[in-house]
Amino acid sequence: MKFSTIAIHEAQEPDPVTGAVITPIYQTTTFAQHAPADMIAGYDYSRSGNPTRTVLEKVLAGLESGAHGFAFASGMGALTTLTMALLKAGDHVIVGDDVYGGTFRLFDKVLGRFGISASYVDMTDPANFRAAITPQTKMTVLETPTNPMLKIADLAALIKIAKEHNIITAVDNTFATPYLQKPLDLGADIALHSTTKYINGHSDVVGGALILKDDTYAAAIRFHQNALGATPDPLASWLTLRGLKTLAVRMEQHVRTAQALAEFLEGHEKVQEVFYPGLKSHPQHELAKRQMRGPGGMISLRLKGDAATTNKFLKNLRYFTLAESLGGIESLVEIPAVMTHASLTPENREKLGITDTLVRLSVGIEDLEDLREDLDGALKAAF
Ligand code: P1T
Repeated sequence: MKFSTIAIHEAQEPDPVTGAVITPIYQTTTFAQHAPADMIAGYDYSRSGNPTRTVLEKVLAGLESGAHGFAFASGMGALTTLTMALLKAGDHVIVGDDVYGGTFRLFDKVLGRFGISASYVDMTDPANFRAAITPQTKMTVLETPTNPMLKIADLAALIKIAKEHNIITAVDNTFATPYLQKPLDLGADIALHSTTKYINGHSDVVGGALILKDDTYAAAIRFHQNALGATPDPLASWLTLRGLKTLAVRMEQHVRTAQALAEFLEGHEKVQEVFYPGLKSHPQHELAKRQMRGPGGMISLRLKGDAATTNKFLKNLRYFTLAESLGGIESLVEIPAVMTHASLTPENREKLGITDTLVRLSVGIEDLEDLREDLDGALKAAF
């Protein structure tokens, strides 16, 4: 099966008892057993496993070309479980320097207390990654495109170096989605997702996923998924399963609209800088073309003017809602410096270019003309 067929048909045969075409929401916490520890269909308790979640996990595995999929209650739940499952005190992790603020916070404020250290590295140059490796380095966690600067890392090059040093590579594929980029096919060990974003796609479920090929890592993750308990409930699993059926068509539209808006913004007199991998001006444009099927639906831009101008711009937008998160059918706008990346140190933000005038857009699938007029009108009103 190819991508869209997997999304719609993987593990989704009509129900043999009722003929129901769509997977039911198995809204139950527990399952009757024939005899103690003799289960009817392999399920005993919904934290450990639930039939709706099983279908979601199989589809996620299929879409990322993995052998094992694991669903979680959030992207952070997925990342926490990954680190708890495969790391121990004394291990060192190389983390991308430009990652979601919550990812940085987990390594900086939580895992350090358990003896897991982290270095933060600009992954756009594989030499930086190589230089950060120590004998204790066990894993790397990176995003490409990154949040929010949309930097691109050369996955094949990084994975090659990681393999030479027995380092586990975990690629946060949230921004790209498996439709646009396949880390496991490039040799990564783990694809990580906040399914809250494009995979569910409708801004109504918080969720996460880990997908991988390796059976030994999968066994450790399965054990910790249950032991730590950051699992999604049946309704969340079902909504995500429903949302992801349209992932391919949504991504096509997100990319088309984002490309047009990025080009429009780049030529706008009130915009200082636009960060979008689909623009020729993007420093890793050629790499993005090689590595991805399309540059995605996220755009960051730096406005001319100051924080006050930026606030005026935000107030004058009509269809771009000021809100955290991304990847839904509706367009969102946010200021990473004070919202999604507030947990970074001011020095880190400055180094990365996350200033008060940096604006991040999640381009939805509304009409292109309406979105373009909305941005243009708000830019004009701001100045
Ligand atoms: O929010 P949650 O489902 O727990 O996922 C965390 C996460 C992980 N990885 C990436 C790349 C992310 O962007 C996120 C969450 N990000 C936002 C909420 C945001 O607005 O950037």
